[in-house]
Amino acid sequence: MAVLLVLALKACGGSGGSSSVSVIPAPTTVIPTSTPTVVLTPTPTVFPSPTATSVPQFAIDVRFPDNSLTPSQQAIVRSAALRWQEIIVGDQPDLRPTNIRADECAAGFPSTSLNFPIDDLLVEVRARDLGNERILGGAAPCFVRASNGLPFYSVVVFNSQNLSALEERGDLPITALHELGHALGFLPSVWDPKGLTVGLVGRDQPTPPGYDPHFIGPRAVAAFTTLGGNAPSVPLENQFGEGSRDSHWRESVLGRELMTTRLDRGVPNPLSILTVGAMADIGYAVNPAAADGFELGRSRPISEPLELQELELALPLRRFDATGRPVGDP
Ligand SMILES: [Ca+2]
Ligand SMILES: [Ca+2]
Ligand SMILES: [Zn+2]
Repeated sequence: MAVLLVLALKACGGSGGSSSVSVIPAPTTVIPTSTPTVVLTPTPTVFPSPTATSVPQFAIDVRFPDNSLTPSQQAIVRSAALRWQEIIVGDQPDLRPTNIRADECAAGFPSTSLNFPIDDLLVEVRARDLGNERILGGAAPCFVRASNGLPFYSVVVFNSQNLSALEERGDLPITALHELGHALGFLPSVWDPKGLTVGLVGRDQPTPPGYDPHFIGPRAVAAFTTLGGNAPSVPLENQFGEGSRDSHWRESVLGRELMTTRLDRGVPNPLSILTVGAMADIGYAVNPAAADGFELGRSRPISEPLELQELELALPLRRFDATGRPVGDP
């Protein structure tokens, strides 16, 4: 498909990535300097140590290596990442890659050598002229942990041709949430090595007649059943071509769910227990209680469909061991 790796064709202005800085107060050691002769016992004030009491959590480090997103657009993407951190709650092993250079995933990705520890997931976000106003963007993992196939480096690309309009219409928050879902691993490139799909014909194959791909992860299937679905597996998108097919819930069945391929304007597009279940199936610790309420089917006709035409980012997944070294090709 022509849009394949448009990403790679654009030169990057790779300025250094912004870094997120955590300020951790230094521990205070109180050394008594004298023995008090008057016994006044003040109630000791106990300052809990943040490192001792904090629960390890999943952290998405979103970076914008150039100025292609405005501050308000960046804030929207960061908010979407925080929403996902309510859903995905379990820490992943920190990882310090040893030899990932700039551009090793695609032109401009990563923006610099990844020679620093990554706690959970680093996502780099850029906007580029994708050459087709109907395409809103795309996202995909690039580098994954060999131990569990979960990404530690992913990319998100928005289309500079329509990003401002997307923001002005109020459609950017839901689009960013959707794209980060792909960045977290909601894609066949992560599902298939884990045996979570059946019936997919493969990326470059034409859509056969009666095409019927399904997701078979048990947590997603259980959620689907809870929602009233009556199949032993969850239907994946079987039409609309590359960028939509296979990598989303089936629009005709799941309607307004966030990870369908078309979003509805003016109404909620819930991040439901179905998608939360899929994230559990690929290996994340999740909090289903944080899911949005959702009902199967559509009681009313689609209001204003936002066709989320996406780039099919044909990024090769590369796997890295716990010491940060690449472990062959998947
Ligand atoms: Ca970690
Ligand atoms: Ca939809
Ligand atoms: Zn999508």
